[in-house]
Amino acid sequence: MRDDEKDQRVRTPWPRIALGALSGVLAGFAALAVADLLAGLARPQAGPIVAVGSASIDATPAAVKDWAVRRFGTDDKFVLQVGILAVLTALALTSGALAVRFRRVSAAGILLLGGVGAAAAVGRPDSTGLPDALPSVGGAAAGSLLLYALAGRLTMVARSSATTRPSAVTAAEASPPPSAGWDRRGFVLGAVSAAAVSTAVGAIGRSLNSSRGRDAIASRDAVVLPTPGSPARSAAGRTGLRVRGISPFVTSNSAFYRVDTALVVPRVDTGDWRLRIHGRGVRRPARFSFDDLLARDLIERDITLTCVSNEVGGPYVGNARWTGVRLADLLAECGVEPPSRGGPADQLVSRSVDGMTIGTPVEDVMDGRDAMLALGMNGEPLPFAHGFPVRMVVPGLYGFVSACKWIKDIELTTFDSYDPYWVRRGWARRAPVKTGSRIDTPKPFARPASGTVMIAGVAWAQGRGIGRVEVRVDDGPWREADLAAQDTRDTWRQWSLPWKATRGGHTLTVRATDRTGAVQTTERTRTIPDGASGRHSVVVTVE
Ligand SMILES: Nc1nc2c(c(=O)[nH]1)N[C@H]1C(S)=C(S)[C@@H](COP(=O)(O)O)O[C@H]1N2
Ligand SMILES: [Mo]
Repeated sequence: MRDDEKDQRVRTPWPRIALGALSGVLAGFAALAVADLLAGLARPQAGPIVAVGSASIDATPAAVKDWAVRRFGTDDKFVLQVGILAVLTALALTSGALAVRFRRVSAAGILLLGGVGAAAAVGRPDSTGLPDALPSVGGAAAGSLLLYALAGRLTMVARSSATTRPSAVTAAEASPPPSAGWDRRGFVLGAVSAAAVSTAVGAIGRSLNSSRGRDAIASRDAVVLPTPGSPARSAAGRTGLRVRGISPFVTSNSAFYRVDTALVVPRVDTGDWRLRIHGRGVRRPARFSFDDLLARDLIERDITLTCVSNEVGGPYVGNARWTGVRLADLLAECGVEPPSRGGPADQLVSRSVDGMTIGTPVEDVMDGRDAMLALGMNGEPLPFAHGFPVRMVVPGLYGFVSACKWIKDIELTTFDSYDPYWVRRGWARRAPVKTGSRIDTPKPFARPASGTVMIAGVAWAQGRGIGRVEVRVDDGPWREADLAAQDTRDTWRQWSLPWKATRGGHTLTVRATDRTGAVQTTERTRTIPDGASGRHSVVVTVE
């Protein structure tokens, strides 16, 4: 009997452990629901999953991040959040199962997780301070209490029956029925009501979160872009080649690639937005409102934007018609001189509302190129995902050293004294775009019919312009492709070449030559630290 009794206490039956695990999941669900509600009341960016996700994006080694962007594209953030949820689920299951035996420790464990979320939220560069801890702390408290209570139902009766069991036991008590030993009614009631309340709380949180952006959306809807005083040089439509499968000259806003670290796209109300220009050698520091910028003389330019994470042949390049304010004019008004004219600052650091920092050579933005603070993209206000209300665009530089989205601050400083976000993660301080070319059609491993096959694609060398594109089939001679009418040196250029395709497997390779006469290199480099190089090849089988 002694042994039997000991067994009762030491070994928790498996079904009870499973119910404990279920309690853990319910507690986790309640914690996230409460956190969502509090984040909805405060800031969506302060929610634990977003905060931990953002912190892990920042902590991720450059190579892994680069791989994630390539592997999952714009879905990389979704994959990350699913990953965090999976980890949390595993932790919830484990702490719930443990709670049947170690109620206090498990409940404390959930509080600890809340502490991790809180630390992540407060530590974000765009954090508003201690209030950002609230969603994590409040959520963890709710989850911890719930787990403690539910685990109590699972163990309470078991314990009391074990300790109060009299020495004279009946046969029935010696081998209790499986339902005995815990407060089944209390557990079911608690679990069901916890699930119901969490669902309701979570739903309220969600709707709060989505309504928070409404003012920003309304302010974007109200923007009317004035006619630019300096329009783009040519009608973009006229420069296009019409080949099936080729990238259109203008990338639509919806098709434009997106690369950033923002788990929640910032939704800025133009009424609240200000841009500050300050720092070394800024003789007249200034602040500009959105209306200040709108009221200025605007320029409109076609500029191709390229991401440094774009692999040879990759998708992270797009061409848009940007409308905005010439950055050099604004800087000159503030009394900024480029280093070549004695200015003390050689690095312009732009900061976004989400805490991104991007460093750009002052010389580059003041050397006469069309560097701008863009307000419009392809005739509309910037889409939120592409930086509304204002972003930087600098022709000839990769996005990570120039194209700050959701910009709010420009500081003039030096390369020696400050390393921005990507540089701290192993990327280059200076990164002009490398000459690139891509075969859009035929696609890799396509099986075109023999006869005339159109090979076509795009090539870019922003700041220099594309002078020539050549294609080679297998080890044959380089043949010059037809080029679309060049738009500007800052845009990509479409090209095409009719090919008399013969049966069998073939490798098609492209190379571009910029207008300085430099031929695109064969040297293959990785994307880190300053962009991939090498030539794009496509293997096809002609049938
Ligand atoms: N605030 C902010 N701006 C940013 C980034 C970012 O992560 N955060 N990424 C930069 C990078 S790496 C690139 S390539 C471009 C991409 O701009 P797009 O998403 O509009 O194509 O934005 C740049 N500006
Ligand atoms: Mo990028």
